[in-house]
Amino acid sequence: MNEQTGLSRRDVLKLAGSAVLGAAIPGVSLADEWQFKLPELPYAEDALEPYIDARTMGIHHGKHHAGYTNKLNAAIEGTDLAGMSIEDILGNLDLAPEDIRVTVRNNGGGYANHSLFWQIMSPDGGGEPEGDLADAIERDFGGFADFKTAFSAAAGSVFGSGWAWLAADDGALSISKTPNQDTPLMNGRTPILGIDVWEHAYYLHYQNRRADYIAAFFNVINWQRVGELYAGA
Ligand code: MN3
Repeated sequence: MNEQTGLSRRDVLKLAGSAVLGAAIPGVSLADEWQFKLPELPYAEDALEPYIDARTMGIHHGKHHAGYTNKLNAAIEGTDLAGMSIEDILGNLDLAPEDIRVTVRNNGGGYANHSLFWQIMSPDGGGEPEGDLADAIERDFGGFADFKTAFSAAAGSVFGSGWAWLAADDGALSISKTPNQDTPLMNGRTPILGIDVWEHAYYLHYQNRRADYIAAFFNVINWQRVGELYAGA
């Protein structure tokens, strides 16, 4: 008998093997392997301070990203999209039933974009890329300084809510921007770096000073991870 729960080992095993355990936890059942899961932040909420504040990180991950994830799962439940990878879903939006296509586009994009966003930042970030990625940036933009200028200009000129991207396509790099939660994945390109310029990403700390947020972002870019994504693209 377990002293704390009053349950015997046999009772616990019986509970664990039944649907009761799953049904007792909101949002979790024993038949939900197809569901997209909110990834954990790879660092503490305050790890990117002073560049990105803990409160913004907590709300951004725990509320916004969680919301996109839950709404995506709710939209695709019972459709052919359940069980597909997020890359396949976003790369083939015409396969989505018309009545959920916009919901899948917005929330699937939000799920994918933020899942990447947390990865490409780090408290040990900043500096400049090395190796093949540095060579490709030199080749395609004329060097890191020119890349930084062009990427910052793209991020600064997104009208309203959206993202600026560095994406790879057969090894070639390009900078682009997308509205809302659209992603280069929708055009068959692989995003390897993105900055969220929705106001929810920076407004608590920077208010209307988006340019300051963009400049600060360069201090937390995880170039090692971006390089890995480039190698795998
Ligand atoms: Mn966001």
